[in-house]
Amino acid sequence: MRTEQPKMIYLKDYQAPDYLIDETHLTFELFEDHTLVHAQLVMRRNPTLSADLPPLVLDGQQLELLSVALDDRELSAADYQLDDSHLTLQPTAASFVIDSSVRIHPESNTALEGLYKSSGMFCTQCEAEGFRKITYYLDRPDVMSKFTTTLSAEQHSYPVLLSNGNPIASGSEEGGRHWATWEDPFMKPAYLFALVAGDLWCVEDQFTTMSQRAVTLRIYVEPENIDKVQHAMDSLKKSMKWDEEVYGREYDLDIFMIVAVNDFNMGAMENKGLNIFNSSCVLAKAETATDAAHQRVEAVVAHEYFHNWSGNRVTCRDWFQLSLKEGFTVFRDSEFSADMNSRTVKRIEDVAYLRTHQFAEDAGPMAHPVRPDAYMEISNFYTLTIYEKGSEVLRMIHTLLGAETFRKGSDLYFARHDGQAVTCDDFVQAMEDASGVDLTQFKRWYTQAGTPRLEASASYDAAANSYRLEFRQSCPATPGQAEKLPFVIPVELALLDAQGRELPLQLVGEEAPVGRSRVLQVTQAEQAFTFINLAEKPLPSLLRGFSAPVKLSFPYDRDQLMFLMQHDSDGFNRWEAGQQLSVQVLQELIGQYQRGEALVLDQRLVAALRSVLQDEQLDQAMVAEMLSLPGEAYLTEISEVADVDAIHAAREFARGELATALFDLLWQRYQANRELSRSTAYIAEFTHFARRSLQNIALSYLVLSGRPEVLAACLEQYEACDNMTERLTALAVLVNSPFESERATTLAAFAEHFKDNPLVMDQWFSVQAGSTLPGGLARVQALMQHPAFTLKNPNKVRALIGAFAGQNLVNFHAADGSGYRFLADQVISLNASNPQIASRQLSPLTRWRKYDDKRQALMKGELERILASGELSSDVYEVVSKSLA
Ligand code: B3K
Ligand code: ZN
Repeated sequence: MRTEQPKMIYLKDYQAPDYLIDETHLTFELFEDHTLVHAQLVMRRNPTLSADLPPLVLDGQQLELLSVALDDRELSAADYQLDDSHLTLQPTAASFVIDSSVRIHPESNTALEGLYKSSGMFCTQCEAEGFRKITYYLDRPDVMSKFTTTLSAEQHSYPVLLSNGNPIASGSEEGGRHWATWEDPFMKPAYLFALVAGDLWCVEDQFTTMSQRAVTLRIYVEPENIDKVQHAMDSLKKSMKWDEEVYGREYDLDIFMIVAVNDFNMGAMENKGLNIFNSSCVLAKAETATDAAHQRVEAVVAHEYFHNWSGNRVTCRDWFQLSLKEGFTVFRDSEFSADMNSRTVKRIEDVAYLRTHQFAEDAGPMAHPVRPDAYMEISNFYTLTIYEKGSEVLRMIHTLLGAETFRKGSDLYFARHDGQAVTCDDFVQAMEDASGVDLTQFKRWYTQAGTPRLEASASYDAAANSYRLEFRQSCPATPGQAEKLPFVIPVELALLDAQGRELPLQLVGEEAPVGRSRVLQVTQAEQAFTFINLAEKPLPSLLRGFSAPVKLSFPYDRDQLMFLMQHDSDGFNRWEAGQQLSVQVLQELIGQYQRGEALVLDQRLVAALRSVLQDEQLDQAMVAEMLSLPGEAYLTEISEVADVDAIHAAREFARGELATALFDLLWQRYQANRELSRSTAYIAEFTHFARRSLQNIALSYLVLSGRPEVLAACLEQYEACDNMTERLTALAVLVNSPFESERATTLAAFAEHFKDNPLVMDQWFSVQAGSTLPGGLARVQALMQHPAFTLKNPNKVRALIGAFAGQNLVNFHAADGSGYRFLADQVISLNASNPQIASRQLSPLTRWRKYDDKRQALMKGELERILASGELSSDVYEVVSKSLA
């Protein structure tokens, strides 16, 4: 909790550390009502700085200092200064040793940062600045040290004692306690430190690296979850292999461990050799985890594993460089997932997510560049911009350089900076050095916030057989950045003839065509490209694969979009054409609703989706993606002023009309796939995911018909399936359906069956929180009283409160402001127990500028109430104050 207004921290103020810590020797004595931490730090003056000896300022928060010694000399209170967040003392020589002992209270740590307890086990989360809640230290990523850790605990309750690196010694003590010592041979910053003590079981496996070293792999979970680990283990081995093949990166320690914990603020953490995971990102088996959960486990396991190089071996100099490791690692994990599953479908999912959520962030009060230049609370900067937009920036470099040169650049980066803490500039420099390409202008993607707009238009000159494409780019102002300079925007494109074939692409001045799909670089505010030798007017397929994170507009008419949906050879753009068509049709319906007119659906959308459903050649996952209308949150994002009720009504109307018009085809596809699900056992593999995704979206349309045979099918699927994907879909469909009594019975049966599985109960909460039927808030409030709910567990908060505010837009934005008041109440209460979670839950309120005047006033009123509610954490204070600025 802050005692004074938190200060802004600026990148321009960065200074190298005055002192370095060569060795860190930690001892933890873990008890039920406190923990003692002894730290011995072998330190020296930073040799790159002058020879004087400035005061040593160690970070430390919520620590009870028991003793501190400098080179074996016990210091008295007169020898040091102590405040809320620092211990300051005066070294007397260039090399010295600090010994400190502190008492901390993991048993009452509800913020889940530093050392804390989750379901009876001890665990840690140190990134970004949690280590300072464990001991006095230079808690910054550019101070790297060799760690040795000894932990002791009561043996019966904590049989497993883990830390980073390799186990080197262990033994028992009197009084039923035992201890273990771990040594990590790699220098690392404190944010990668980890410790675990608990009653855990593990699944063990082995991986042989490319240089034939055997690595032991262990995944630790609570005993009752030991049957849900295999998928994560398979994912880990695939990740290790993929990183060797695609990036040439080999694992470095002899052991790699993952531990699953129930209470975790994020998805997982890449601590060296000892990854700690939210159990939701480890545990997966058919009966209890959906296909989406299986894919998330695979992606997160890969992400954390990939950090071993992009993050740990080469780390960040300071937290402004966070995207150096996060953007790069997200790019790596998304390519991995694309290789393991379907590349096009993965791209569609990522782009839909980016455009709905990151674009909204980029247009709101928290907008910041991929490399921010100021922050108050670094925990607030683990954002969609740092992660997802950061990944898009890397993807653009990959597109501009080509895969082979990109690989040369990454090899150079890893070789040049192994063991160092570096900046985004260092990364780009390695890419430039390996490629000879000047990326100076490209680097504006790191420094300018906001989503660029790219307007394209075209004209065909029949006499000259030439086709001129004109681009105009601009970027809206964001907080602190009124004016933007032009970006480098890679636009991958093709020109299609009347049969949908790609035409040869020859620009004016070129001797011969250069391929049929190519990347243009738009680098100026206005820029034109003229293609020649085109005997007919082509239709452009622009920004293929979403080659840049921009808002592209081109004046396609609906017939042209239908044509692209059927003929574009770029799978992503086929989907994109369908989305653009749907957006046009839905916006028309929104207008009709707002004018009080009868809603009339453009039949071209029906025709387009009919041909998608009839296309037996098309990957079923693609069919499912193309049947999914743009979400309400995306329609909100692209509205000038979002009319929540009109958006909901228009979208539901369109779904209803489609369900009626396409009933037979949907029913056929549903039954064929359900039959396959009935006759084959569950496999967590892409063709099965694809089949079930089509089956499930078909069911969600079919139920809108209200027909009894659909209800029967839904109940059959619920009862007879062998996996959570089908069961949860059937439940979700019932929950949003008019079949009231079946809904109640099924919800009750589900809860009874799965009451002991917290992750499944999270799904049960989410499904209900997302129900857009009237009375949403009352249902959520009632669910908060359910015995399985607790505000202490971040997954529960996300499942119920997060899903309500983020996905149930009509209920959350109820005109009387009740949804806003509810969310503000939860934020105020979470602010005291878990500031990071409180601050994240706030984000729907920060978007107040998107809504009508009445809602704006209500939302602002709640933000003001939070601000006035008492002592705010720096996390919540930063978001609220910036939102109101
Ligand atoms: N690096 C962690 C983030 C932890 C942040 C906590 N405030 C997870 C990840 O991106 O892999
Ligand atoms: Zn990460």
